[in-house]
Amino acid sequence: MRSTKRLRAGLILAAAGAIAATFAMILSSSATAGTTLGGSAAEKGRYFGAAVGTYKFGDNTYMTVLNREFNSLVPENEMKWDATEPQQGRFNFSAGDRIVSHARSRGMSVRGHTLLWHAQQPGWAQGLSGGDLRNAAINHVTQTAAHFRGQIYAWDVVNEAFADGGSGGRRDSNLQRTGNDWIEAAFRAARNADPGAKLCYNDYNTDGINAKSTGIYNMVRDFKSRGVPIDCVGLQSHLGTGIDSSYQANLQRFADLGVDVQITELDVMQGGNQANIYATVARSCLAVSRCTGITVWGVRDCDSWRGSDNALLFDCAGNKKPAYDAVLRELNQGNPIPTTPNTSPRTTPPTTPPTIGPGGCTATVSVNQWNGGFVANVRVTAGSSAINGWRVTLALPSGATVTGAWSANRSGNTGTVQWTNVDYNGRAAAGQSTEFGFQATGTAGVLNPFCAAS
Ligand code: 9MR
Repeated sequence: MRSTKRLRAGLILAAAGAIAATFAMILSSSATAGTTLGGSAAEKGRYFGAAVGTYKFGDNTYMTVLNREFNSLVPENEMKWDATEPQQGRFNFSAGDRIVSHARSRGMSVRGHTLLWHAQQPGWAQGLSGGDLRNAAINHVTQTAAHFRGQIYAWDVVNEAFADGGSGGRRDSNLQRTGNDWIEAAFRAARNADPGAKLCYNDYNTDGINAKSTGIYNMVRDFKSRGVPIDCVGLQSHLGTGIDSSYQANLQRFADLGVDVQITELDVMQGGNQANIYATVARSCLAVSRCTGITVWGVRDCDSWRGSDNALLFDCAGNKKPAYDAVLRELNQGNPIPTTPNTSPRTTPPTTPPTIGPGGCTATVSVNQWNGGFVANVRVTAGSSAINGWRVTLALPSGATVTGAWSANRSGNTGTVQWTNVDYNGRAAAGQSTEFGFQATGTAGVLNPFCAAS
C-alpha cells in the first residue's frame, strides 16, 4: 500500500516535471525565435508597425499580411489636416476611426500622423496667415487630439518643419511664418488635449548625424530644458542604397536628451543592399533602449508611395522578401527594452497661486500664450476630503473668447465663464487632481480660477 502510494507520488512528480520542462521549452523557444515582425518586436518590448490606407482594407492578401505581421498601425493619409478638417471647423474623423478600431480590435497600437505639416493642408488653411492661421492650427491640434484621446500611442504632432541642406534651420512655410514658437504651441495644445499620448516631432533626411538632424536635436534639447512637452523624435528613414554610418549614434544622441526615438516611415530602395540596410536599421533600434519601435511605410511593394523602388518587406503577392528575413533575424537577436519604464514630465507648473474654494477644491491654471490666442490647462484638486463634482469660475479679460474646450462643460465663452465636470472627471479622492482645458483667442493675462465642489 505504502509503496504503491510512493510509486504513484513519484509518477505524478515525474509527470509534473516533464510537463514543466516542456512548458519551459515552449516558453524559451517562443522567447528566442519569434515568427512574425510584431511578435518578435513585442518580445523585445517594442512594436513593429505599418502605414495603412483604408482603401486597401478590402484586399485579402493585404489584410492577411497586415493582421499576421504587425502590432502597430499608422494611417498613411487618413489623419492628416486635409482629411480630418476639409472645411474649417467641420471635422471628419471617419477614416481615421476605422483604422483605430481595426487596430484596437486586434490589440495593435496606433501612431497618429500628423497634426501639423506644411503639406496636405486643406485649401482653406493654405489661404490663411498670421493669427488666423495660428488659431486655426491650434484648434485643429486640439480638436483632433481630443477626438482620438486615449487611443493614440504616439502623435507626430509636427511633421517636417526643418529645412533640407546645411542650414540646420526651419523650413519656410505658412505655419513657420506665424512665429517660431508655432511648434511648441502645437505640442502644448496636443498635451492638453490628450495627456496620455506620447508627443513626437517627425522628419526625414535625419538618418544620421547631419546639419538637419542637429537642428532638430537643438530644438529638442531646448524644449526639454524649458519644459515644452515632447516625448519622442520620429526618424522617418526613407532610405536609398546606403545608410549613414552614424545612424545608431544619431538615435542614441536623441535618446540621451531624455526622449524616445522611433523609426517612423522606413522603406529602402531595392538593390544589392536592401536586406542589409533593413537589418542595420533594426539592429540599431534594438541597440538603443529608448528606441521603442519601427514602422514601415506600407505593407507590400505595390502599396508603397515609392512605386518601382520595391522598397518594402513583402512583394506584391504578399511573399516575404529577403529583407523580411533579415529584419526578423535582427529582432530575434536584439536586446529587450529594460523593464524600468521611461517617464517624461507630463505637466507644466501652474502659473498662478491656487485660490481656496469653500467646498473643498482648488484650481490652478497654466497658460500657453501666443500672439492672438492661448491654451489654458486647468487643474482641479480635491482638498482634505473627496469630491464628487466641481464647478470652476474663471473671469476672462475683455477681448478673450473661448473657441474650444475639453473635459468640461461651460456656460458662455466670454467674461465670467463657469466650467463644470463632465461625467468621467467629477470625482477626485482627497488631494487628487483632474484636469480640463480650453483654447481662446485674445490675451489671457493673469487668470484666477475659483473652484467649488458640487
Ligand atoms: O505615403 C503618403 C502618400 O500616399 C501621400 O500622397 C503623400 C502626400 O504628401 O504623403 C505620403 O506620406 C508622407 C508622410 O506623410 C510624411 N513623410 C513622407 C511620406 C512620403 O511622402
